[in-house]
Amino acid sequence: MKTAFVTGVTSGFGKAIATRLAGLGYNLVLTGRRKQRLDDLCSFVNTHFPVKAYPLCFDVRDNEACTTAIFSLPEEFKNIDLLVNNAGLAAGATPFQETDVDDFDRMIDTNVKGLLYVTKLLVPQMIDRKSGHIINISSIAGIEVYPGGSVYCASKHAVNAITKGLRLDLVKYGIKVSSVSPGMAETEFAIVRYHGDEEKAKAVYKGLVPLNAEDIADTVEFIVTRPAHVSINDIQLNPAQQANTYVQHRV
Ligand code: NDP
Ligand code: 8X3
Repeated sequence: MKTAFVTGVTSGFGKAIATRLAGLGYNLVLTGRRKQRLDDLCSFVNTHFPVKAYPLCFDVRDNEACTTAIFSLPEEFKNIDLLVNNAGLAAGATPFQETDVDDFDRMIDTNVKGLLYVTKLLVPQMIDRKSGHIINISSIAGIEVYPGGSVYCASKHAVNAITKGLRLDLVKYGIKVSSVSPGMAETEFAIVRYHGDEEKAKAVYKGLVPLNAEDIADTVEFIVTRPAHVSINDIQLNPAQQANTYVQHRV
């Protein structure tokens, strides 16, 4: 049985991806900071699927916490076949000059450094076993830049560079490296971006049907169910009413 390690499963894409992977027969290591939600999802998976889920509660921005958590894994969860680097956020959507440095830090520390810390800790056992798969949840923001998105977009451009670099460095060990680059999707993402302002968050999706977390789980399922000789580099998906980061057809 394979084991998947998914970051940021307490909401949105991560929760849907984790549940989908349970349905595909993966044992799971599930991570996030909100312990109650993490424990609830693990209980749900352990009750409804013939797989085992193990909770690891830590902040990906804290390398020491990542290290302690990953080293504490029970023997049966130590060999990770699939790492899904999903934890991430946008903080603010104001022009660069009006954005707090704290928001810059949250985005870079979570989306870039957190992904690096977790990956660095889990890659050695993949190299030893000469197999593994890493899927980084990137964004259309990793491809295009939009006003008010400079630092979030920079963080996802960095994720894409890391994805390509990992693919170059790990190909000789039989490790696949993929990314998923969604456009607008309704999760808690916009609520977090607007610092808890639910009205502003709702307005983001006004007049269009956004992607949802199951669409991203579908994409991850497609990537992990390809034959052994096929590696998907990236899948970019948008709502049908979104042409790019700043052109949407709202009705
Ligand atoms: P959500 O806000 O719904 O979920 C984000 C998840 O990330 C939560 O489980 C949260 O858990 C976790 N997380 C955030 N910060 C940390 C941290 N410091 N340490 C550990 N876990 C953390 O958003 P989405 O599901 O939409 O976002 C998932 C990913 O998809 C992100 O990388 C985002 O950038 C990307 N994305 C989102 C799109 C969208 O429009 N929604 C489109 C394209 C990409 P907790 O708070 O419990 O720690
Ligand atoms: C989230 C999608 O368009 O808000 O990554 O940047 S977008």
